[in-house]
Amino acid sequence: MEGLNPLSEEKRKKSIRTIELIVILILIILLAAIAVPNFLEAQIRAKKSKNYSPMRTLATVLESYYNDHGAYPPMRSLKDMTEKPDELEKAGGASLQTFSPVLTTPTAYIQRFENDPFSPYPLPFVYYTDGEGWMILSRGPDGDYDINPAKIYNSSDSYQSFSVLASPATYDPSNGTTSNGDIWRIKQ
Ligand SMILES: [Ca+2]
Repeated sequence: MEGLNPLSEEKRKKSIRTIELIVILILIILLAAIAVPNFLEAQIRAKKSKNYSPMRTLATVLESYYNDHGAYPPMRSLKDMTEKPDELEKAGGASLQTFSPVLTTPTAYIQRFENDPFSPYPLPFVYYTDGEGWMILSRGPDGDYDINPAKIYNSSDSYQSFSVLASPATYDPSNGTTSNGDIWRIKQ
């Protein structure tokens, strides 16, 4: 019986190794395709839950201030709070407002303002008051502002929360990582 040609044996081994490598690569790609979106969604869920607690705290703080002063605290421009006004402008936040320092001094209704976890650079939540009510707003996972409270918020319209909720400007968790829209809380 003729022995195996060492060259063709070498070739056979090489092609088996190549096939093994391709199979491993395909497995890695498949695993990444499953793991990466799950990881991104988990990140968004974590950031979103980070919104709830500070927004709840701020709601309580606003009502405490109202009880003491008979008015909600004044606003200040979000632009005053950032060294990146160009990026704020690009994100659609140039005309938005946030909390004024009257909430920290002279009476400390709150020690410090939590930053919006969806802002790529440190910036507090948006705050808007029309005098009778208020809205607190986070950019949401897309990192820009889709809601301008000064344009849509009206505390005397009790149905507005439903119309805002139904609009694409509100973050929809069922859309996961691709969801546009903002996360907000209004005076109940
Ligand atoms: Ca948004």
